[in-house]
Amino acid sequence: HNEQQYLDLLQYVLEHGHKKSDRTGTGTISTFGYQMRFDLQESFPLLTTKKIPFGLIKSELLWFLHGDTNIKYLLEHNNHIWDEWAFKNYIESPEYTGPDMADFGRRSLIDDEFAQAYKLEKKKFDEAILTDDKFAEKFGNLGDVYGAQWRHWQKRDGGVIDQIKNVIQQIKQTPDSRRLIVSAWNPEDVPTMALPPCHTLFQFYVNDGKLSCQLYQRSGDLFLGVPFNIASYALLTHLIARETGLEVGEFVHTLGDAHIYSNHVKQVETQLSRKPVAGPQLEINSDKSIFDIDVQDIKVTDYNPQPAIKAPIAV
Ligand code: DHF
Ligand code: TMP
Repeated sequence: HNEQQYLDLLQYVLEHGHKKSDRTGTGTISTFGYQMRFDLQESFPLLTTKKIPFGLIKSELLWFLHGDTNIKYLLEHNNHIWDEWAFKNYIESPEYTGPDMADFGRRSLIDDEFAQAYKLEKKKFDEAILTDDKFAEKFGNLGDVYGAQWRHWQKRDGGVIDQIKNVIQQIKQTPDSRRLIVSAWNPEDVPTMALPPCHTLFQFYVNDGKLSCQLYQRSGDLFLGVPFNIASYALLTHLIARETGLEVGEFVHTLGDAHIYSNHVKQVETQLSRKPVAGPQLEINSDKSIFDIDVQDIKVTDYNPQPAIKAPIAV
């Protein structure tokens, strides 16, 4: 059963994880090295023990596939999952002249008055990104994150490498290849990225007319990020399979530092008290290529989740 893999991981980390401090100052319980396998023929691995906003996963993945690294596209699709990291660059720049927003993630959790001020500044920031092209160009950009490395990895000789186009071509021409790899981890660019890539490297594998994908994720926020990552890579595998005339096989998810933030433990316990039901099915209704496909062309059917569970994100 697909979803049980994820629930088992939550349970495992609660039971066997060790306390570990982290960059954000939140604190986690963490384990190192864990693997899940999702059978994409069985169902689409979108969790049912809490509602996952699939629309956000679609627009984020298409944003990567377009080679885009500016949150403007996400905001136009009502997707705010990357706002905090762009906002952080803005408030740390000399151009920001508003009230002190240092450490806004943690402060807004403990100080209501500050939380209001933060909400207002963030709203102004989002509006400026949407309406002012110059501002968006400067502060909407997250650095050379996923989209840039996937579609236009910068070469020393000035050229670029389109890893997605290349891997699609390789899957078609040499499906037995053991080199079907896309890497988002570019050591030269890591220092200037808003967040160094969490989903670092992925590999494809073709067997019996089926395409499988394995992801190495160096760092996984098990409650918030990982459910998105599972669905996102499952969708990517479907899109690449469709592009290369293959059926889907498995999504293998390998994690490095797999952690539950200390302020997510209650939410995790709530989720573990729920029983999963059969996962949804994915429908892609379009002949467009992987690079032209639109959010409206992709949907899940028979998705019957339990209610969403809110949790604060560590910035
Ligand atoms: N930082 C941290 N600490 N954890 C992350 O998972 C994370 N993920 C990032 C960027 N930085 C991160 C990109 N992906 C949400 C989910 C994925 C994601 C960013 C944010 C999130 O907040 N999910 C909420 C719903 C959000 C909404 O509806 O707008 C959730 O409850 O799943
Ligand atoms: P780190 O760079 O210090 O590892 O912090 C990144 C945090 O974001 C960490 O909790 C993992 C989480 N994360 C995910 O789980 N999935 C994602 O896709 C992204 C971008 C981040």
